[in-house]
Amino acid sequence: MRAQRGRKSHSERGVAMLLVLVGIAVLALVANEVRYNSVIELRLATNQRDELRAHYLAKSGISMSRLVLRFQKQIDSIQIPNLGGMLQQLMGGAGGAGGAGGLASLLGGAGGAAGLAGLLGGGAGGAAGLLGALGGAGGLPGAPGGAAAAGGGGMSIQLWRMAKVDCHMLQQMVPEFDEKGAPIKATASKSKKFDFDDEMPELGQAQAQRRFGSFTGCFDSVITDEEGLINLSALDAPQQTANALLLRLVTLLGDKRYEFLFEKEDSNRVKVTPTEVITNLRDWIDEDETGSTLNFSGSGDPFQKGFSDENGGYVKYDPPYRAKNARFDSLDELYMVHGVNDRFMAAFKDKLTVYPDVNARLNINSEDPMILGVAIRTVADPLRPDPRLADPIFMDTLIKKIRAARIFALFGMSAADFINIVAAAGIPVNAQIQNNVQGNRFIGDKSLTYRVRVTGTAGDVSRTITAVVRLDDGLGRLVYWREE
Ligand SMILES: [Ca+2]
Repeated sequence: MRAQRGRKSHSERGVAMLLVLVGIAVLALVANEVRYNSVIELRLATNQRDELRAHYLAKSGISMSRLVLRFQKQIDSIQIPNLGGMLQQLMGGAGGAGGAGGLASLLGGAGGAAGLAGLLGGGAGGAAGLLGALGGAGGLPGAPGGAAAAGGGGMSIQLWRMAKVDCHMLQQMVPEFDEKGAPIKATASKSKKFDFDDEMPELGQAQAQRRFGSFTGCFDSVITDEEGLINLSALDAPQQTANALLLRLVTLLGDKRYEFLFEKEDSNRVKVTPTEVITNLRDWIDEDETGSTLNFSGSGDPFQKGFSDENGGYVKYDPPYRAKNARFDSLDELYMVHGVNDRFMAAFKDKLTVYPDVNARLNINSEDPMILGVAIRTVADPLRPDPRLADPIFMDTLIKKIRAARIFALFGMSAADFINIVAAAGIPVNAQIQNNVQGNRFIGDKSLTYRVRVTGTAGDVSRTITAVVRLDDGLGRLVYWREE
């Protein structure tokens, strides 16, 4: 008995130790779990905070860009006094019209560029440019700013290309100083993720020191011109505009470089020709329910009423749907059109647009050589077709000549100079355009529709907003908005 009790108490003494050990282990687990949870929560909260910051930074970028575009519209609307006389003088000095004349007028414009420095400001920084433009746009045409613009009559000022709209620009415009009076440097990104411990005690103090316009993080804005693209909303435009659009689409989609896109069936087992896609695009927005046919004669409506059912392609899909019979609301809507697939969009989505006005003219200040080629064909006389327009080497040379004539990419060239260069290359120009460069319906050198894409970044989070703005007398009308 004694021996038995002794053995028992001996084993009981071990149980207490075991219990303590298990208890400590459990507590450690719980503590670890709690710590883990709070780390996760902290991280979630930090991310949420950064998401919010990034979102509003992107929104700020959109607003800043809209401001720049508003100045652009004001600059565009400045009446340049005695432009015709100026041009004639410059052309006369160069010994007549033609390519050299056109170029000389551009170079003459470069002389005026010194005056444009007033617009850009001495530093030519983004903010300085914008602020300078404020003064320039506000000035009277008779003021030095206006006179400088007259000297540069051969060019248009593309403020939206010059001004780099990003957080650095904003920080220049709204300078911040610390308590010693030294400017606070921008903190573009914060790599520390768990900085709450350092930050919390000072948070209130830091917030109290914040001034108007201060922020953590950064944004970067990219503005592009939508009217330098082929405008699909003109598919149901009046005859002349629609005819020009048909020519542009045939030129673009029919280009030999894109032949491979139409050679194979896509994942929906659809195989179409370029002309079928053009017809389907038109049928998507036109009011009737019959398939259109194309009229390439150049006279009469380019889209004729056919007899087929325009929904023939759509009823085969699962689920089936019908053509919209209204204009496109966004570029992504093109995916709905029979024959438009990923490969099509990959090739053409940065050459097509649906946002500008039906009567918007193709802006010849495009950077895209394909679009410049399309613009050259637009101004060429359809009654006297030049075989060299189909020669890629000739076209490349001409496109290079046009791009070289722009001197600085920041200054756009005028429609008149564009036509002069095309004419100087020996291509017969459509008399309708040449006789009325200002009022022609086909090409222009100013735009009213722009796409703004802004990425806001805070911490590790970035948010992108894409907006399309159509300029009016105010800050412009938003015709597209997408947050990613
Ligand atoms: Ca239709």
